[in-house]
Amino acid sequence: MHIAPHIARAVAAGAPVVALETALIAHGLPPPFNLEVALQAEDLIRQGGALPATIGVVAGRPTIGLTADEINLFANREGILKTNISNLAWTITRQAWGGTTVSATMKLAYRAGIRVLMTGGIGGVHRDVEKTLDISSDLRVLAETPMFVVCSGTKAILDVRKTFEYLETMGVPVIGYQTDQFPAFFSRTSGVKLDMMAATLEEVVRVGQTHWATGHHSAVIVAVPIPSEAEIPQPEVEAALSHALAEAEQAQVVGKALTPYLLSTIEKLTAGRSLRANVALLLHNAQVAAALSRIWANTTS
Ligand code: PSU
Ligand code: MN
Repeated sequence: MHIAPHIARAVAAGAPVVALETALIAHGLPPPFNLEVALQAEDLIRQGGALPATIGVVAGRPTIGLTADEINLFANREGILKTNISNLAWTITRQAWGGTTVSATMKLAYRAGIRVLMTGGIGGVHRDVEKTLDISSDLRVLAETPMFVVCSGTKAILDVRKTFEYLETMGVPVIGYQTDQFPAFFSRTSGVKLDMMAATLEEVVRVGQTHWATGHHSAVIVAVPIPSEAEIPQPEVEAALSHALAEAEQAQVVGKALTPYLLSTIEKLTAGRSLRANVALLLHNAQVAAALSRIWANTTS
């Protein structure tokens, strides 16, 4: 594993660092938006007083703190694997490039001493789970890795309620940041009520500290709704999604290929609004994660 020297120094000094994933760059967003948002998110984290550490597997080498040139390659190179914890070793052994999902990114980030990660939406339980048993390995890793994960809920294409129930079963606290609903990615509300709502990030940090101090080893999810001006109302998302799901079934798209397929179909059906919403929530989450990591650094130093 290669840790960029400035990241290693920051971690050793207890300075704020925010981890970012690369599956989103390589597989979740189309060019040129993927590169733009990846670099902008890093900038916003720096402006927020923290260091961004984008993480991926570069020609077989897990790398913590990619350079802008490397991020550019993740955004544009052909044949990048989608790397989760089950194929991380494979990606390394084959000296392949791997865009790391939340699961693999968390594992690598935590080993490097980073305790805050941001993304758009975590993986979770798929809607047709009864048929496919498709449950993201993100949930496994969230259950066993003590980090703050800043996100806008789960990917819109998943079953929000089942994902929430799974998280509760695995002992992963889900704290609504200024919301009492588990956000539904493109929409601020999902109908799934949260019983933990924090008005401030200081409060979120205190809950995390207490969670880990009481012997727990799971992540703490900081659920941040998309900014209102970028929101797509839930009925509209649902309509686009049921179309996309039907198309995917017809085209027999399953497994890891499903997310990219559904997202690009929804993008067409919403005339690009879903893409703008995705960018907006990512940039907002970057700001929240930077602020959170600073409070965390102050608390622990
Ligand atoms: N959310 C998105 N787009 C994505 C992802 C999440 O809006 O591409 C990625 C993240 O990297 C997440 C992964 O960790 O999808 C989960 O994939 P899977 O369901 O195959 O585990
Ligand atoms: Mn899956």
